[in-house]
Amino acid sequence: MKLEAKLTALLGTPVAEADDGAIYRALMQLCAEQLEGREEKRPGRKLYYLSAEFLTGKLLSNNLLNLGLREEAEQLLQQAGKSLSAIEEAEPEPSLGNGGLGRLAACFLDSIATLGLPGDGVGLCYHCGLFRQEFRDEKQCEVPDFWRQKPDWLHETGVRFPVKAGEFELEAEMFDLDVSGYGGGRRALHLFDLKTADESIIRDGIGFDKEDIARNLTLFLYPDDSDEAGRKLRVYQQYFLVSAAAQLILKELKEAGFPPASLAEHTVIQINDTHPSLIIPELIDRLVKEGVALGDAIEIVTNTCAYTNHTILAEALEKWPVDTLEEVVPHLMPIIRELDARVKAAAPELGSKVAIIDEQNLVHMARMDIHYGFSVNGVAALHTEILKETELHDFYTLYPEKFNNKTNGITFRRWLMACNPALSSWIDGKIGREWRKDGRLEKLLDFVKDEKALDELLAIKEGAKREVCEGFLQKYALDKDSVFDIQIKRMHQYKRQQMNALWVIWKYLEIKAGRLPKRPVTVIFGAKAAPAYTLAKDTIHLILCLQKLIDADPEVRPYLRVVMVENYNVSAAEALIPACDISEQISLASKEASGTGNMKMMLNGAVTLGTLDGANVEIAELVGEENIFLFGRKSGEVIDLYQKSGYRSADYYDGDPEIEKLVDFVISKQLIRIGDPENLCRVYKDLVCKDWFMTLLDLKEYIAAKERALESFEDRRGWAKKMLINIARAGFFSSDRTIFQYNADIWHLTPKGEE
Ligand code: 26Q
Repeated sequence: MKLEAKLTALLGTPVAEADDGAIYRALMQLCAEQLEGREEKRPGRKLYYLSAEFLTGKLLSNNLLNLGLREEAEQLLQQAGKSLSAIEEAEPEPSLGNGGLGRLAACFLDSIATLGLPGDGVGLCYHCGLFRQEFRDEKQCEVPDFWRQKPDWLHETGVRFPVKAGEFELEAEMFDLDVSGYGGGRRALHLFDLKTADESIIRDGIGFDKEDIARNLTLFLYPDDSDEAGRKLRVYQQYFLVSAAAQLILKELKEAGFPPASLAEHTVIQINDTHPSLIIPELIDRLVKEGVALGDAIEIVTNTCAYTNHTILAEALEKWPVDTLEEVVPHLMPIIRELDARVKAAAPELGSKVAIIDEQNLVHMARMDIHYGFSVNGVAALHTEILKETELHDFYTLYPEKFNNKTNGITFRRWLMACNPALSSWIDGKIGREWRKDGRLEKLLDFVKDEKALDELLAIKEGAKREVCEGFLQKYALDKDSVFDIQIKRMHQYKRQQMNALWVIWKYLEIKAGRLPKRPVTVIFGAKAAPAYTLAKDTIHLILCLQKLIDADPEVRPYLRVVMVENYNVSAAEALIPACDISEQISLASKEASGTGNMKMMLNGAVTLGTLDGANVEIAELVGEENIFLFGRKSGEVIDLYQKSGYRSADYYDGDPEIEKLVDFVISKQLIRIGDPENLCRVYKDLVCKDWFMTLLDLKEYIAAKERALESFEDRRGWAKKMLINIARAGFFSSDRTIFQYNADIWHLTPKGEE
């Protein structure tokens, strides 16, 4: 049946007469029915991708695209006087992740389904996920985000598992989200919810009784992006996920007719950072209870589990006090002690440096993963090198064969085809449609000297900027002809949004002094800060104050705008990324494991302004130094500075009047009049007295590099050439490539159709 007939039947009226909400529900049902037809059987060996976060984004558009219905649906809706983007407004965004790590997991599932690999995601079904961000008085407030409104995409499976944690006898209930593959295939994301979770205990924003585990466990995603946490609730959440996952894995193994002792042959578990690491002792415990000898169980689990590291920030490496684990998972502590004893006996010369339980009685989750897993991977070439040479060097000496790199990737379905249809069809016109399947874009390089093609590319970018100005960013009344300079990512000192803010101050003072830019610049930020991360919240305050100051200044406003987008999430990213001219990737070298926003913006024809950090290094290699704006200290120098304690920000502040002037502006009369002196003073003091992430070290070079980028933007055809080369070289960053490599080196699954 044609789409129109089906839709009309589901709606009970012609499409033109239905409202957006009804059309949304009908399209949702249609996708669900089509997906049901794509039954996936379990072959011999299966992957479980375990993650505390899956940041899927909205599902309708993506499912339509992957089912091959999107173009037809759009046409049909248009004829009926409707628009898909308006209909999508009715869909709440599942907010089941903090940032990069969660979004990566979602891209991976898309690629696993598309490549036809037998693998499912396993995570938690948080009621409110990550908080929704609101700005009040130029400050971030956190409010709960009730995203699970009916009808939703979750299927009740009827699968339930008992989970005993501490004194609590809990019940995990499994909900499934369909993951559609592009052009065929379906996999599942299994999300566990606590049967007795109770939203009525939420009060005062995102507050609730932290002790009331039987009611609070799955209410919120821990709103924390790698800074100090150490909360018992987090351990309860992790164990709840892990216990349910272990039961699911062993149940499916049994149903497939395999004995528990054959786990490693038929199963591979990818542990997404250390959040699900308790799966190791939990599986050992369950195998032993099934009659497997302890030594054998340890070996089997070691051959089943693989660990991905996403950070080298010391404060983000999870270490839980033995006392906490004794309380939450008392039955696992004898096993963890045994694992630790075996390590200490096998590597006495390394002593406490590789111990699972350290002298302060902290259990190091990453260390457990490395000793008792068969693979350890970093997420970009530089990151993996730093793990091997510095951060995890002792482990690399012990197990060189376990270490491998898997440079991150992004799904081109969501991050090009769905979010930028104009660019996608332009690419079709130039090199055909095969890229949509194989991700190969290099053939675009044939057009680097084609002036007509370059002009078309510029026109597409202009179109995307116009669209975002008239749509998503409408209330700001932005100049669509200005340069769009975009920094969108979690707010963190190491990502150095504060450095970009200092550039804004520099430009503001330049304009005040009569040195006007050739073309106006619009600086767009999007970022949530962890609620307990004071300096990150202070930086949001600084940026919002600058936004207000400039908006109210008729001398500056025509040349410079600052926009801090409220509640930055996947949907906001989809709106902003196609419109980006300059992609800000300015973390302190060695600190950003990979970054994936850098890849998304490159793929959409933005040029990177960045440090040689994370995957920026690989971007630079691919596009060549003429097609990226690099600045700042290299990772080796930075690591050296840390080792020698060789950086004092005060030296830069005192030694350079221009730096002093910019930093002083943070607590200037103009800004204090708008903002809160307490917050602004903290930013100021941190920059002068601490500046752990060396903002002032790179500031002057950053300002110079940004000027070079803006200057070069004026050579429009030259810029278009840079855009084209960036797009053409982005093929490497397809998550299909990443997943292909995970499978070739770690998982060894047989793709569908090749059994
Ligand atoms: C840890 C302890 C207690 C509570 C929370 C956490 C926690 C939560 C989230 C620690 C880390 C995260 C998230 C980390 C993350 O998103 N890392 C990013 O992963 C991306 C995908 O690999 C990389 O591209 C980014 O460079 C990296 O920062």
